[in-house]
Amino acid sequence: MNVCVIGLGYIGLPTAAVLASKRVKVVGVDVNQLIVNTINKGEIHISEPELDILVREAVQNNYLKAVIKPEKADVFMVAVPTPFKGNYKPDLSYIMSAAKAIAKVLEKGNIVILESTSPVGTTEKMIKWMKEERDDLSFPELGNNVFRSDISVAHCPERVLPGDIVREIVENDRVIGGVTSYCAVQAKNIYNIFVDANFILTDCRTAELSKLVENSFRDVNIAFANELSLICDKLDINVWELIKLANHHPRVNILQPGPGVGGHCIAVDPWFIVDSLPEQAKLIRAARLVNDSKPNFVLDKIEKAANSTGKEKSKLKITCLGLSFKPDIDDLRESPAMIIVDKVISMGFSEVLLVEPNISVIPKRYKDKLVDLCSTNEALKVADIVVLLVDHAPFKSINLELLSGKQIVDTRGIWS
Ligand code: SAJ
Repeated sequence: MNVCVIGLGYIGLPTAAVLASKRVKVVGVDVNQLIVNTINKGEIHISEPELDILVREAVQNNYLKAVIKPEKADVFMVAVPTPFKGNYKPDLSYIMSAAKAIAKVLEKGNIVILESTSPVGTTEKMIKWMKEERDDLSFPELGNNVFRSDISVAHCPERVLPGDIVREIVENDRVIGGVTSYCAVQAKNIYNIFVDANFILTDCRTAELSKLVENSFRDVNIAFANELSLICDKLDINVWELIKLANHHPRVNILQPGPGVGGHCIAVDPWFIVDSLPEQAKLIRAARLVNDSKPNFVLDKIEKAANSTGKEKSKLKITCLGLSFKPDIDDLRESPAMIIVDKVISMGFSEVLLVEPNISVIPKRYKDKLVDLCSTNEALKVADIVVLLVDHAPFKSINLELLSGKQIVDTRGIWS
C-alpha cells in the first residue's frame, strides 16, 4: 500500500513517519521546498519529542520521501492548516488546494481522509472540489449507504497533544467519520495499521463537530478558571489555593488559570462553531473572549508592579520567563506570552530580558528591539520585575531567594 500525506506539519509529519515505521510506503507532500529538503535529509523542521528518530529511520529505510506535489497512491491523508481570517471566518483555502491537487492523481478505489480540524460541512466541500476536477470518477454521497462510489472519503480528526504526539497518535481513540458507512470502514482499515486504540465510527459531519466540541470544551473550562482568577483578584483571594480546595469535591475538576489560551487549536477551533451558529454558541463565544482578554489583565498587573516600585519605568529592568504557548515545548504560535512580551517592550522599561529555555535563537520580531534572550539566573539577577508567563519545568525549581526584593507577577501560580 502507498499512502500520500498532504501537509508535513505537526500532524502530517508524525502521521507519515508512524505509518512509515509500519513499513508502509509514504510520500509526504509539502508546498514548502525547504521543508521537503529537510525531511529528505532525514531531519525535521519542528520540535516534537522522538519525531526526529522516527523520521530519520523512515527516510533511511526508504519508507518516507517528501515531494512538492501529490503523487498517485492508494490513500491520501490531508493534514493542512485550517486557520481563520481576520474576522474569525474559517480559511479553507489550504484544504481546497489540497483537494484539487489530489484530484489530479486520483484513481478508482482510492481513499481520501481529511484529518485537518474543520468546520462542519468541510468534508462535503472537499468532495465538491475534487468532483470539479474529476467528473470521470464517482464520489460518495452523505447518507447514501447503498451507492458504492469509485472514491471513499472520510473525516478522521487528529486529537494529539503537542509535546506528546508520537505516543498519542498511536494510543488515542480515533473518531472515524465516513461520508458513508463503507467509507468509514475503509478509513478504519488504514488507522488499524498504526493505531492501538478504539475506533468509533460515525458520519463525517458528526466527526467534524466532535473535534470542534472537544477543543471548545477545554476552552470553556479554561475560561472558567481564568474568570475565577479575575474574581479572586478583586476579592484578594489566592485563586490557585481556591481551585485546589474546590477540586477536593468528588465532582469538581477546575482547570488552571494562566495568561491566556494559546496554540493553533483551542484558541481557533471554537470560532468555527461560533461562525456557523452565532445565535446558539453564546457560551463558547463568551469563553473565547474571556481567554483572549487575559493578556490585558496581566499587562495591568505589570503596570501596577512597576508603579509600586516608586521608580520611573525607564529606570527599571523587567524579566519575562517563558515565550511558548504552554510548558516545556518550543512552539511559539499564538502564544499569549508573546502577546504580553510585545506590549511589555513598548512600555518604556530600561531593559526587557527574555528567558525561553526551549529555544536558542531570539524570535525574529524581537531582533531589532532592545531585548535579550538570556539564562534564567542572569535575567533574575538584574531584574526589578519578574513576570512568569509559562510554567516550564526549570522555572519551578528556581531558588526563591533569587526573587527576593523583586516585584513578581506570577501568571501560572507556581510560586504562590
Ligand atoms: N491552558 C490553561 N490552563 C489549563 C490548561 C491549558 O491556561 O488548565 C492553556 C495552555 O497554557 C495553552 C492552551 O491552554 O496556552 C492550550 O493548551 P492545551 O494543552 O490545552 O491544548 P493544545 O492546544 O496543546 O492541544 C489541544 C488538545 N485538545 C484537548 O485537550 C481537548 C489536543 O488533544 C488536540 O489534538 C489539539 O488541541 C489540536 O490539535 O486540536
